Amino acid sequence: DASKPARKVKDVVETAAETLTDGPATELPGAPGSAPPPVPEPTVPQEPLPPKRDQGAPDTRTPTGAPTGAPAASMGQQGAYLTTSQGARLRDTDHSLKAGRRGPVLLQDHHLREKITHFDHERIPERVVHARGAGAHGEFISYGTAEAITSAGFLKKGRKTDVFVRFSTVLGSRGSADTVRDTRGFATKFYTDEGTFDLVGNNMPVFFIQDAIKFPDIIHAGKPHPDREIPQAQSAHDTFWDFVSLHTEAQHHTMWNMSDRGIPRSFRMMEGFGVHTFRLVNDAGETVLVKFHWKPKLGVHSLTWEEAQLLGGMDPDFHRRDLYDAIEAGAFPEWELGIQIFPDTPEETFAGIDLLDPTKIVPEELAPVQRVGRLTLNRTPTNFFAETEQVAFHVGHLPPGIDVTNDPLLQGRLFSYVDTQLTRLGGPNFSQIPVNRPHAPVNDMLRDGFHQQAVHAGVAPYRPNSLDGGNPFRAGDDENAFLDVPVRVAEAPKVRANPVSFADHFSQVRLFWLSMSPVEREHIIRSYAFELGKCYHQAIKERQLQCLANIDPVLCTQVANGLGLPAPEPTTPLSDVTPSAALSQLGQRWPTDGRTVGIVIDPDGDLDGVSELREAVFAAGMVPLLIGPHGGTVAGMPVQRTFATARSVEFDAVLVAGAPAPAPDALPARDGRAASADSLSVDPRVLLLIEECWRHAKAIGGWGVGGNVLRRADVTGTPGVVTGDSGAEVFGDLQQLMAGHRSWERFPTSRV
Ligand code: HDD
Repeated sequence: DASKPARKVKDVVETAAETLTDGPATELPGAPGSAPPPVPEPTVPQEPLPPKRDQGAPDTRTPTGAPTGAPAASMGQQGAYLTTSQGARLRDTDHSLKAGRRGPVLLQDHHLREKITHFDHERIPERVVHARGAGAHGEFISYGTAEAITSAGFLKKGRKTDVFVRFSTVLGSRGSADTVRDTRGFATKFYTDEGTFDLVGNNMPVFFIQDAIKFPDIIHAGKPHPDREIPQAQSAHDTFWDFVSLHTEAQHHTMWNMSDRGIPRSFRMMEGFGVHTFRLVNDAGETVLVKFHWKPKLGVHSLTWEEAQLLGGMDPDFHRRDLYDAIEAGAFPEWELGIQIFPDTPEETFAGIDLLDPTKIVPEELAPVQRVGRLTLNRTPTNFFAETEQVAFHVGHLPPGIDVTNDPLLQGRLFSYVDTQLTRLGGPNFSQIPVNRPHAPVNDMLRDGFHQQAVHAGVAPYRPNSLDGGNPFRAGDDENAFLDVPVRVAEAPKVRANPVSFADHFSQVRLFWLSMSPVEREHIIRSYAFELGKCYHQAIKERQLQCLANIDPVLCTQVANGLGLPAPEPTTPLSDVTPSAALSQLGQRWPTDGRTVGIVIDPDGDLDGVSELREAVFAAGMVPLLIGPHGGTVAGMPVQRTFATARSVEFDAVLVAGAPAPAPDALPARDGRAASADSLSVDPRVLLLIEECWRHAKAIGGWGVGGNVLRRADVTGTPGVVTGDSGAEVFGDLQQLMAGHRSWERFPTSRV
């Protein structure tokens, strides 16, 4: 009975206190030894929400298949009252047990020691790469279009599978900013009922190196310098460029990083790639080779470099916030899973491209991406540490129907991902952590070890046995067991060497470069010039320019101009390649669900128009955020941002209904501005907002007084800026602009 007072505790405390004689006469409050005053609870104790399914106990089984372990609810927080870790209720967690009010703390205070000891060990090592990440739960529904080529049950038509996805940056530590220029991890755990499948991919289809043995080297080069531990989460430094200019196989991935793909607008707007070629096998034992792709419903979009940099300071959690906000607003992020399919020939090539080389793509024009199912992220984690931090992916988590190839990068990964969890998650039982538990029944013969959660019954965790009724049994040929495809391994000498085709390091980089639109090329040039401009060593810049010369002379010359260095001549003939339109992010129109529209308002202006506009933005599946001179509400509408807290970088478009003149104590209006033609005085922070949105090629609109504000900002009449009579009318035009993502026509490019 929770309401029953503890037995005579008050008397016990008072009696004990009376015997104390060492309290100084001046002690406050109350006399020495008086009973502690009861601490009122600020809220009435009540039962917490029931734990979610994945907070339950491990779904381990006895060798005979019977469930074991603690009751399902035992892993979550239960009951209204604070307890020790052993479940004893506590009266006080704010005062140590002391010898007198002013006395030393007693070693016997087991609650103090338990609390501090646990806290001392709260942190675990961050991931050695991909330390910064954000995760979400969701579901995958299969179209059934891959049924003929794989026996994997989760790819059968209509099959629904729970998933957990973690997005990440690669180089930064756990607390680094989201919007840095880097590759993004895109790791998906499919909890299939035939065993977990982890698709541990990136937002770029190629990798820096061809052999896993070089992974420590590229990561040592990309991480901060070992002496000063700077720069954080950056590739713009000498060791990175030293490595990639010396390992020319890294040039392809490096160009993807220097392109807009290195600074995604949102996790929701990234493609994902399994990178390696995998082998699918069907019920008849027939095989094909495939590459996995994730295609985002919202299209592939990026930030501008200036936005990315501003966000690093304004909102370092931008991508994480964007993901959670979208899910909580019901704008569930979606991707289609696609596969490129290749015949499984002994050469393991397609159209002359070596399918075992992870620095190569197969252009979509040569092998179309065939859609096989849809992923929807619809639930944010309940607890970041328990789920996002402890989730453990492994490229070797494969269900029947999916197998690996001999890609030497993939082969090394097959070792690395289990190994790293032993240190990171503290032992071999990490698959029993709730987020890692398979949703298929588990009946392994793995026993004991640190942090064992299961209470395994039976006496014979070995095979064959006669003591546990012979359990566990091997699955027969027709019982859906994992099949190691009996691929023929060539009789060959042991060597430390690559296939000859791996020596081509430039042709596909050129293909990527030539596939870009002029705007995208411009961005690539600027990124190379920025990043190399941050290097101190001249020799490194020159060596990288030599690589660029072997990719494309225009690119090389433009970057060299930026660095103030001569452009070298190519040392290898330029490859004759066919561009792939599918590599460009531009030139298409995309859904705008979940996009943010900032609406600048004057509390004394056209609020009916604002209200109407706000409803129209909601109806379009976007998020309207009102920006006013002060917070609170106007005409019943929440003002979520003020001129002081709003910054252009958090909006995809901005609409100006009006902007009050700056208050006398606000920032002064800019010189010259106040004397402009229409002499409208506008708060300079609103002008900055509009100017930045303009510079970042975002859609801008205004009506009524708002149109005058745009004139004051000198942006009217330029591409992507619309004015009209009402908010709703202007929003219609704005939506069209937003579907094309950015108004790059503002900045005609001529250089490339
Ligand atoms: Fe890796 C994490 C993706 C090559 C070794 N990797 C990690 C994550 C992603 C990738 C998305 C984060 C998973 C998460 O969110 O927990 N890695 C890739 C891709 C690669 C790749 C797409 C190339 C195609 N990785 C790679 C190699 C090695 C590793 C060659 C080692 C030989 N990767 C690891 C790791 C990590 C990891 C050290 C760190 C934390 C973890 O695994 O669980 O084992």
